[in-house]
Amino acid sequence: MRRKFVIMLAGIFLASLFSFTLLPAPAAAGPIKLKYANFPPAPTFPCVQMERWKKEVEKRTNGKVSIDTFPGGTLLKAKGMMDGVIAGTADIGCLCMAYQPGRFLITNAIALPLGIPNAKAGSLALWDLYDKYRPKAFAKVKVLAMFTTAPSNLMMKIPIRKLEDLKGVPIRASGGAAQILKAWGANRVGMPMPQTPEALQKGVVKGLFSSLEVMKDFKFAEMCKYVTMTQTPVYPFAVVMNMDKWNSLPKDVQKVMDDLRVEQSRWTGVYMDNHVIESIEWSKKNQNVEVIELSKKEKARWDKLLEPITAKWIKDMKAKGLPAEQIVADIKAFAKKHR
Ligand code: DTR
Repeated sequence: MRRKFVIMLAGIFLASLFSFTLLPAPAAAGPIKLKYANFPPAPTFPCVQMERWKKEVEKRTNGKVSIDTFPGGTLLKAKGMMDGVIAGTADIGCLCMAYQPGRFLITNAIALPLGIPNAKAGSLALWDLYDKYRPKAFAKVKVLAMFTTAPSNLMMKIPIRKLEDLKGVPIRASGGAAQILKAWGANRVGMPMPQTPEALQKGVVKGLFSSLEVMKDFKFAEMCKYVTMTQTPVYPFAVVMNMDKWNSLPKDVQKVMDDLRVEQSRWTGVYMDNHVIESIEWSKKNQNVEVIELSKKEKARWDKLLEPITAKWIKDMKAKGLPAEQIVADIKAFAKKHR
């Protein structure tokens, strides 16, 4: 009796083993899910481009990929974006390189005062720069897009009509823009964009130095009633993916994302340029903001103070072994090409 029972059990065991190995593997459950982190609030341009990329990837992969987006620093914050993606906290992340100036030496060179005219030219020039040098800073991730902001201007609670008005005034800026504010004699205060509304409200700073779409998107026009046009510099951004996650994706999905890289970079630049125009119109009309244009003579004084910045960058980067002169020449040529 007992023997029979043991034989029966062994039979069941063998049969189940057999059927398990013969049956096809269960079909993968649903689409490939990816988590995409972003640091500023949803209405701002880094998140608008994120939603556009999500929509395009989901459409072009016929639903094979589904992307969950996390705006507003809910998954990763501004300064932790790159390391968070490398660690796999998010699969994809959007980062502003200016918040870690020492980390992205080559790509941050686009924030030198080189006269980049708009975000479209800046974004495509940044992509070309990345593509030519393939900087080590990005070796651990897959780069999905690169873009820049439109050129920066001063958004202020007080009017700035000449250089002397800036002396010692606390103004928020990051990365390459910091050098520029220092050269003009302002008191530069560093922090990522999401902390800026509070700093303005508390009076820690009297204004900020950035692209003008934030007048509308962050409602800075409610506090900053004066804009002084300086039109330099742009800030560089990157969208990166965790390398293991990238390597795990099917080839056809990789192709969709590869094909989108330059297209997405251009789309974001064009969106930004148009949105800056809308934002200025809205600020003037709805918020009574005064836009101050410097006279030619006054602007020449401001520009003169910026001349040593690129020369110093070249000297410092050469000391680090980078082909600094070539990098600057390349940025100028790429920007001209995409003008
Ligand atoms: N100019 C940079 C980057 C920047 C410009 N617009 C936005 C909007 C949301 C986040 C960052 C940015 C800066 O001032 O931080």
